[in-house]
Amino acid sequence: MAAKKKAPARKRAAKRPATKPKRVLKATAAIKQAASKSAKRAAKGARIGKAGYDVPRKAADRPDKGVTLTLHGFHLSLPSAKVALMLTLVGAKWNYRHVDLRAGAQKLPDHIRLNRYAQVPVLVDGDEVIVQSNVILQYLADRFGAFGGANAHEKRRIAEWLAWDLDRMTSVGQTRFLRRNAPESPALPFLFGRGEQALDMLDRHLGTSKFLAGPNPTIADIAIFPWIATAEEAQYDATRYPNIRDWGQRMMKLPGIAHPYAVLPQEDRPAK
Ligand SMILES: N[C@@H](CCC(=O)N[C@@H](CS)C(=O)NCC(=O)O)C(=O)O
Repeated sequence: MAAKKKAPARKRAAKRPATKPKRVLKATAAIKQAASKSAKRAAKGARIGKAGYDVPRKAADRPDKGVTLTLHGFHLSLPSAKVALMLTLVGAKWNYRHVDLRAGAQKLPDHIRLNRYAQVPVLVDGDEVIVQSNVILQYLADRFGAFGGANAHEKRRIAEWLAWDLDRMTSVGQTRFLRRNAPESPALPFLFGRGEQALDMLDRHLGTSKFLAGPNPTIADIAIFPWIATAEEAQYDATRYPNIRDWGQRMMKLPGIAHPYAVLPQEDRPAK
């Protein structure tokens, strides 16, 4: 990895999952290193700095009146993590509102006014309210002029991958959800199989392309990264996906990248 000097600290801090799956995506081993101590600290409300390091809590408590971006999300929600990662990767300042899904906060009238689908994430940018994580990624790519593709061809490829992400890649996320919350669910084998097909295709593609839409990372990669980073919880076979593993290592070189569980706290947080 490019960030070699960070490796020892991450290595020391890397933790085993409570229940270790028999076989895991190897890509997640590298990705998990980024969770380290910052996952715990983020859970307590600490900010994740640009390079993935914690920054002092005091700084996080200082609200910036000029900040127009506010993300409404939940710390275990991978669609929320996509948006948080993008905001961090572009170096944006953003406020955070914790929507406690476990308490049903997504169904409260104030939230429904922002998101008719009663889901997270929601991004508020001044008077603009944007929902659906991949639409938010496209909005942010335009707003910050980053990760949006170098030309019309790449932009079309990005749109294609974002559509496929919601169509098939979410099966990996749904499998993870059921393994965590309903391991006896009769839907699990079906979703696991769909996830496997999706990963097979993704692995083939990444054998021919450095990133999803071309030679450079885009929002297509950012959209898919959280599913891959947590795929070990869904128990996919690591040995089948060497190209995904290599891509995961390339993603881990992006300044500011972090494990999806390390990017959101469990409480409101003002912009630094
Ligand atoms: N397609 C949506 C999916 C969002 C989604 O599924 N959000 C979940 C959390 S991961 C949620 O808000 N669930 C609350 C509920 O269903 O009540 C997106 O990408 O933003």
